[in-house]
Amino acid sequence: MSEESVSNGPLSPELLATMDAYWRAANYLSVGQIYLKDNPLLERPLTLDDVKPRLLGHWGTTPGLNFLYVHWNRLIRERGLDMIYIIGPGHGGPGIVANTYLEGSYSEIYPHIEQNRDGIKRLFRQFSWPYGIPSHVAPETPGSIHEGGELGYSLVHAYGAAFDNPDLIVACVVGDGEAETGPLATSWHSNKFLNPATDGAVLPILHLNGYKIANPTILARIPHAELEDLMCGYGYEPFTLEGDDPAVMHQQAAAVFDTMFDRIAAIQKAAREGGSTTRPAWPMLIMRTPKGWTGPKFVDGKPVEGTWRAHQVPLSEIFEKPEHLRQLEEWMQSYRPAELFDEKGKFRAELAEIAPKGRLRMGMNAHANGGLLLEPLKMPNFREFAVKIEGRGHHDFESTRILGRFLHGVMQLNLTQKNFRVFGPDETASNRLGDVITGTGKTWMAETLPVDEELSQTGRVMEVLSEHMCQGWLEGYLLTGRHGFFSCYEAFIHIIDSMANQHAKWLKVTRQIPWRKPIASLNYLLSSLVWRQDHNGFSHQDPGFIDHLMNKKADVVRIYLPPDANTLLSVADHCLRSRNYINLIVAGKQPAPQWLTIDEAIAHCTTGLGIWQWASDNDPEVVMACCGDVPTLEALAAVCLLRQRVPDLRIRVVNVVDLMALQPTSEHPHGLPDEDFDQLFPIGVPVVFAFHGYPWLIHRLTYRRHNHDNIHVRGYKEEGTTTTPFDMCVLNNIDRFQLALDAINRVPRLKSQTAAAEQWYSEEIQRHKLYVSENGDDLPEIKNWRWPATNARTTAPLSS
Ligand SMILES: Cc1ncc(C[n+]2csc(CCOP(=O)(O)OP(=O)(O)O)c2C)c(N)n1
Ligand SMILES: [Mg+2]
Repeated sequence: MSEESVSNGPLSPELLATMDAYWRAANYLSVGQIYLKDNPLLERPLTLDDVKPRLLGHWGTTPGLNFLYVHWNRLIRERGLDMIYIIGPGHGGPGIVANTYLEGSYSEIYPHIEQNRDGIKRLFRQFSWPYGIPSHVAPETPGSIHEGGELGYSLVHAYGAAFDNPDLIVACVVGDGEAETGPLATSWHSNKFLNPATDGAVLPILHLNGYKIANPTILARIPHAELEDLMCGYGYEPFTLEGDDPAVMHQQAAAVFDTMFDRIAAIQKAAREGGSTTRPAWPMLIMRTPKGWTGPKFVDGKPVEGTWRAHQVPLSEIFEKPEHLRQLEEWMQSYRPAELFDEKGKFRAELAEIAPKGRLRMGMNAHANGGLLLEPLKMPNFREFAVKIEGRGHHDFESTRILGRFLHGVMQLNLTQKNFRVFGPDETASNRLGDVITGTGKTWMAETLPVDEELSQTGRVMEVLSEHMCQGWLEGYLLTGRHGFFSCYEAFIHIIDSMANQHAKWLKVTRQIPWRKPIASLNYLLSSLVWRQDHNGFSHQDPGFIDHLMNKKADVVRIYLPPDANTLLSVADHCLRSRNYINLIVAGKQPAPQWLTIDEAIAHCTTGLGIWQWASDNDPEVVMACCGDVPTLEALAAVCLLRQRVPDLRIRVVNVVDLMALQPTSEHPHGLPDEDFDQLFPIGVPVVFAFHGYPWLIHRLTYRRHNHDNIHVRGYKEEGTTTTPFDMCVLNNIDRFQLALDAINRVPRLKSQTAAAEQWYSEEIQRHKLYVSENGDDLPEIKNWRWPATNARTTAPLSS
């Protein structure tokens, strides 16, 4: 370190030396995790016996992360900041593990990883070791809410964490490769939704180490001015930190961070005390440092530091090439471990001293263990929003509009505690949830025009045309201990399939980590469903997200298809109170018949599926099962047709709300016991099952059931276009005529009637086709069909 660089900046020479030593310690521990299983302090010459048999992990990004961590520590201490980290290149896991170890959080959470030689040895050994810890900034890592395994979501998570957390700073490292992903590229725009008066701050750091796994990054190979322009264009004030001389870099980093934090403080002060309502240009940092900084410069004659070759394990042939072992030892010794750890292997007190203390340590920040801070939502009584049923199916309501009123009630009750937000990709109103916006507005920090409606800097409904952002914000919000609701068009929720995967994985793992407290569930409402796409057609028809989620762990996923508004209310209330799940609710927004009173709805949702006695005969010869609002309508209409054609046929109607109840108890906690399933679907009795989604899913769920051979499913089979609602059903053979015909064909005693029934079916479908072609609408008797009171099988009065 040159004299000049040491004294040229805000750090005293002593502090600079200590911070540099701290950084060296973090780098040392990072390399140790990747390579060593013994000899943790290099107290004797390194031998092959000390080296792990499988060298796994990522070095390249790690020294940069370690550098940032030590600087953030200084800022936290000097300014008393409440700060969490989010690491986009989460493959730099060893660095964050090392830092949480050095600050003491790691040993407090995992006492066997002691602050001594044995502890370091265990720390090294467990990394990427079978049944040890993962290589990424995983749920196991103290202070993490973001694993960074699948790249692209760091910045959006950071913003989600910052909303409604006015005192929180979220330091977010974005990999320059990660920045090439679609979700990350759009996430910069989150600054148009962050209110400096009521939200916290996000500090984005673009980690411009120049490379990905095997290629340069785009942002590193455009002129610096163009990169700055890009960041300005996104609405940030970019700062740059560039170099590779540690001493110079420490001083410059300290100076630039001081300026940036002053900026953040000034922005917040202007908004909070000065009443400023202009959208600020928040600071962001472009950090241009070598990939694999401080690591081997050349390996086998090829440059490594500052290239993509540093991405994973720079010296990978330790067992084949003796010079690699020597180089590894030199590399590790270059950090001077004897200066960093005392004779017992404890991190030296004078170095440990500069870390923040207690809850201010990033590994111990409660925001990153959101369940610790979780306040239950104050819930209105959902019965008060119920639809009055005056006759089965006699009145049409838009079920999601009823839900919107309920969500408005939830929003209003939680305005003071500010822990509930609703997210949607420009579809909240379209999905008929508009009432939730009333009184609170939609978050918007960008320009407004007189024509705008309900945009507000303090809005609590968040709309942006990016499913990635909605999902990412919500995840960040939930992971820091709040609640939320995401509504989306059914077909386009697939855009975030992969993010849902990652969240499900996170939830699965956290269930096994005792110190991670349960967080609120991630609630989806899918509306604008496959069966009712009047405006849009085939591109908007895809119910496959259900199948996608079905693959996840049973203890994480719940899927509900409420057939009407009251069941939707009951399901939504349940989901908003639940913890640690992904809840998927599929419910239509179009006017549709309402079947169950609120008391019946609650009872029905509690069991998850059941016989609709009012439509059913005793001792059934056929079960008409249905799941989803349109299939329920068609199944009931089919029952009426059957009662006209075969008046003595004994029919049972079973409706399924909770899809998981179809599985055996061994597969899912909601699974119905076999005895109960056999009661509903008696062995030997044919079942005609009308399902909202792809039909094969029902087979998958029920294939172990005794009566599986008799279950015949109709569902969406990828036929669609812009056509009438009923024609959509006809195209996919889930229409009432088809279901009725299926029943006749499946009941053995009706064998003699099947030919006539086939004939009847083709005539009806013919008539339908001709009518829709000519009139552009469904036949009046189809469109205006109502469940006839004369069809009721029970005369008991409606319960409420
Ligand atoms: C969405 C996604 N695509 C691909 C990968 C595989 N992958 C892991 S690391 C990496 C390169 C990351 O580069 P960068 O973001 O620049 O990180 P750093 O240079 O800091 O390691 C890639 C492509 C991934 N993890 N996630
Ligand atoms: Mg990179």
